[in-house]
Amino acid sequence: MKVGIVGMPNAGKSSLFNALTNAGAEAANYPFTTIEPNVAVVPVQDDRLTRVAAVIGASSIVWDTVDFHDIAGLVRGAHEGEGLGNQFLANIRETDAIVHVVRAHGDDAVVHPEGSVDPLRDIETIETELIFADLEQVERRLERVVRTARGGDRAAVAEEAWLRALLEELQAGRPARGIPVPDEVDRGQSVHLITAKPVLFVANVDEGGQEVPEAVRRHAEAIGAGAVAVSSRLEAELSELDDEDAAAMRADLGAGTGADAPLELVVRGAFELLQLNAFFTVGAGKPAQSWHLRRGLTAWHAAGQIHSDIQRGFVRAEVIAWDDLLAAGGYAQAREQGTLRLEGRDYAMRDGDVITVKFTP
Ligand SMILES: Nc1nc2c(ncn2[C@@H]2O[C@H](COP(=O)(O)OP(=O)(O)OP(=O)(O)O)[C@@H](O)[C@H]2O)c(=O)[nH]1
Ligand SMILES: [Mg+2]
Repeated sequence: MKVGIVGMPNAGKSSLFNALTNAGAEAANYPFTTIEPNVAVVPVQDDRLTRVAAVIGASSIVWDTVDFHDIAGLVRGAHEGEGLGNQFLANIRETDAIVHVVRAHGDDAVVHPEGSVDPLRDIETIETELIFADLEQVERRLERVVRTARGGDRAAVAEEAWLRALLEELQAGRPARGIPVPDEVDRGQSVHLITAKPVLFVANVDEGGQEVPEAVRRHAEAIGAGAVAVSSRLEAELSELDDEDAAAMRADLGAGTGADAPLELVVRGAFELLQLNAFFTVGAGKPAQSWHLRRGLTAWHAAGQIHSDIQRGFVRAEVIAWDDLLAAGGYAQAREQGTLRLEGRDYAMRDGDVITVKFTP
């Protein structure tokens, strides 16, 4: 899964990125610090798998990961070439979701490109720039598709109609997500629209703050987005400490811990956006692994995540809920107790399932 981080210059994107990854992307009190795209791979740890892996005697744990893409800030007028323009948006066109960082802290020492702190104004500025960027993509694509559609190609005719609807929506200042992609259009081949992606707002709040500003919360609600509060700089600093020191500082500052730790909220929020279920593969003496699958997908899709050969040769799956496996203490006991079930390819996977796919090579 890939996530793109957007926001104004100095909003705190790279600080968040550093906190998420501790990868050391440069963060400095200077707008446009990030001029090369940075990609960081963040493991999504899950306590459920840790516990199951211990009981089964797995050799190690391999976590599923999220890629975060940090790009340069966008300013008002970016689509007309202001600031660094929107040249970096290409780097996040193919992500699955957007994290939109908005400044909500009041530290006067940090320059704001608009001269004052106003999260809702900033959000609207960025959304407008993203809409313009998508508009440009749609216009360009439309020019080509019109030609193919003239020949009567069915897919091209459907795509043209879709692009025209998009054009109207974007020109009216509305995001692309309101216009669904018709079945005839090959998503991979057509435009990748940023404003069609789900959004998680990260309000970059003062240290110790845990509240999303009311205006941001209401805006997020109105567009079906998520919203969490993080103090990016504090989290970046804490991520450099060892766990004990970080926990002590968190307690001092009244910052969230465990499942409520801000970075957990960001990663989990991103997963919520994409409506993903976790599932696990665990065997004695082998690496245990976590995976993610869109809600509603089946054992057959799960097999495909693990390996295309396993999907191709799918015979059946042994499935058990992670806590049932934990309670049983092992596969053999679970089989006796009847909690380990045989399922066919159409079984709808549930969050926290442990699966073993039987396949013919
Ligand atoms: N007080 C305070 N300062 C912050 C916070 N988050 C970021 N900063 C500071 O704001 C400045 C800019 O932060 P960055 O994370 O580099 O911002 P950015 O959004 O990546 O900026 P560009 O890459 O220029 O677009 C740095 O000096 C940070 O230390 C915060 O939560 N509180
Ligand atoms: Mg940056």
